[in-house]
Amino acid sequence: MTLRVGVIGTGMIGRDHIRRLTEVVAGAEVVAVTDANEVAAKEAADNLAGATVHATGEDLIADDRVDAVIVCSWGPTHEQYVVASVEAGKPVFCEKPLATTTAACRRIMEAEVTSGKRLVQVGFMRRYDASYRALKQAIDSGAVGAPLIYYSGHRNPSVPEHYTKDMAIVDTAVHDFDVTRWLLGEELTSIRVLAAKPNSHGGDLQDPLLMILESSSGVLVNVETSVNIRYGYDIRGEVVGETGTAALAETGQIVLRRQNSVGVSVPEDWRERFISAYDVEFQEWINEVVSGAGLTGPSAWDGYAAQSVCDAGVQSLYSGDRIEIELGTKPSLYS
Ligand code: NAD
Ligand code: ISE
Repeated sequence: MTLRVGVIGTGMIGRDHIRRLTEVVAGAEVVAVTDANEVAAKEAADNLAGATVHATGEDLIADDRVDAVIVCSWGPTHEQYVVASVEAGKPVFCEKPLATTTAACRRIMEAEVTSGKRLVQVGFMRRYDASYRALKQAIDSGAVGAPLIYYSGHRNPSVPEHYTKDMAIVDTAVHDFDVTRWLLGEELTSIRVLAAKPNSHGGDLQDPLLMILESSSGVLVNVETSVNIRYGYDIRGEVVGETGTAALAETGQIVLRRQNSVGVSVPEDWRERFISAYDVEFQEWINEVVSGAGLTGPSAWDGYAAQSVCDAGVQSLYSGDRIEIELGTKPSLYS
């Protein structure tokens, strides 16, 4: 069976996912699109034979030809589309963040729990990256002993003009929060955010930031965001265990020696760094939806937990305080 999907939001990542669904992964067809910017939606549909352009996300979700929904619009619009998809009984893949407030994430979980089955997956693609998977395997196998410290470096060469101070936490570090929870298999329980000496390329942004978090068993986590670092898109990760350390490998395909130097290339942006991860993420999602085996990817709970860390992080950024993170009881649907 071919999964017929509708895509809400045909901006940068929406178009990239449409390309992937159309040209790279197997088992899906994009049959409908919509965007608040009608021109963008029509342009995306131009390359898709027979795709319908809907006026609104709600119309797309109600379309009988759409079996499953992919949400790639701006964060504050995610809740309405995810809830509408769940209420229509349709699987929905939502780009990160699940929603921009913990209250909205809770409403999504309530809708999903009421539906009685998992329908929501969040676009935390790092869980599908080969090097992160190898790092998790090393941790889970006990190869470095029990984890004690985890370092997570998230470096962007630059960010768009609309990028605001809070976004280093809610838009960028949200990936580090999710992948740390997944790697350690534990929740994060507190956060303190410190602003370093500002990068002169960062305008009014407080950049870089250093965040110190604790996990439920006491692992110390250090997240660095540097979003104007110019040299490339560089994602670092290293666990320090009781008997060894394990780190993400360099991503370059070759080691180049020339002109008295040796090195590997650094990706330009997230599309290049995680290109295979996004492909695997969608292939696994399509396979799970089509087979009816049940979703195993990042859940609404994961989206909620990551957003809770973000909320606490923003509070810490403004107050300078260490903020405790309280998640409350996890619904059994997510156990
Ligand atoms: P973008 O601005 O390029 O595209 C967003 C699109 O959504 C725009 O075309 C906009 O017109 C449309 N839109 C806004 N409100 C809408 C609404 N109510 N209904 C329908 N369409 C609407 O942004 P982007 O970079 O593509 O980001 C989109 C989402 O993807 C964000 O949530 C972002 O955080 C996420 N994202 C994830 C990754 C990742 O690595 N997983 C990378 C980039 C972006
Ligand atoms: C962007 O929205 C992403 O999700 C990227 O993965 C991240 O690296 C970048 O900082 C965000 O702005």
